[in-house]
Amino acid sequence: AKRRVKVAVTGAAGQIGYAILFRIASGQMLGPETEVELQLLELEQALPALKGVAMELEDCAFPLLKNIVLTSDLNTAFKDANYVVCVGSVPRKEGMERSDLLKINGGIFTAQGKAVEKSAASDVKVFVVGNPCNTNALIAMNAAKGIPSDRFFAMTTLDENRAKAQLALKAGVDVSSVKNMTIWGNHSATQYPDFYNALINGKPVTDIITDTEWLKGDFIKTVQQRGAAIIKARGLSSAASAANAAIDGIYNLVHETPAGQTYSMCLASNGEYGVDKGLIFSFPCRTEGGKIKIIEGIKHNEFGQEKFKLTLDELRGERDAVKSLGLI
Ligand code: NAX
Repeated sequence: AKRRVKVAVTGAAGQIGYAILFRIASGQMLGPETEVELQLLELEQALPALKGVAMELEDCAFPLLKNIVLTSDLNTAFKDANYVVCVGSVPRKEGMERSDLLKINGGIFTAQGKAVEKSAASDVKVFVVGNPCNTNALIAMNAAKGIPSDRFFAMTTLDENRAKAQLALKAGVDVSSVKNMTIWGNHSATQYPDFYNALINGKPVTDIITDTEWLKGDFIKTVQQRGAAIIKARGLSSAASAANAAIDGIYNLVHETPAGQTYSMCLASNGEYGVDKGLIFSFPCRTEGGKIKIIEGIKHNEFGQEKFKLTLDELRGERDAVKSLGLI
């Protein structure tokens, strides 16, 4: 018999929601042996639009989709959920103070963390997409102390995919030959896309792309600023590629990682690489025997250490800010 799981998605009527739900329902996230029930959360005012999305989901006649719940109530949305995909949030808008941003999202993610603890399945995994995703995940994790902290994740998969694509384009190789492209730190403009430890066809990137100035300069900048470049070109923020990344990211978490490979994921540090315990930081990870592990022992040269420190300091600052607001 097929396994059946409940997947809750917040902000389900938004742009990313419109791109991700169909792929979850088609089986691309959890595989062809897993039936899914979707439990979709939206703000009250977006429920009519969400109804339209649900009608389209029905019209796909997905064999794996077994039920759809539409609600603006957190505990209904998270009831017995095995996966909670947090897409809805209030990202920073022009003119918004940082403390306001943290306060607004603090409210959202505290409530969501509490509802996860109260209502979700005992094996729940929480995957945060909504920005600022690392700190939103940190707030939810701290609001749900009854749930092991290793169930909380934030997404740097889109950054990893963007970095792989840029390296493949530069090297003139197929994108699938780029592996172990770790994003370290925060999903923000301080992230460190670690080309030094990435591989192209099994060889160090720096053996294949000898233009180190490009790697240290334009490559990193392009990956860090890609979100802004998409907004400029499209007039809207990345949505299909973000949804694709969330599918890839959760796929990575729940499927065995091929030998020798790693994927990027933000999760609570246990002190690895000198990152403060409990900080939600993007690390190279593997899933082995169903367990998600941070891969240790990767070395950074002076350039890498400098980049690493920048993004770590930023995340420490975000943590201290939410702490001083009493959110964690
Ligand atoms: P949209 O504004 O299109 O959709 C967000 C939806 O969330 C809206 O329908 C809104 O009604 C709903 N919502 C807001 N607050 C809610 C709450 N408290 N409970 C339930 N629903 C709520 O945004 P979209 O383009 O879908 O982006 C969603 C989030 O993803 C944003 O925070 C964005 O910054 C973030 N992103 C994260 C990325 C990543 O790599 N981690 C990349 C893409 C994206 O920018």
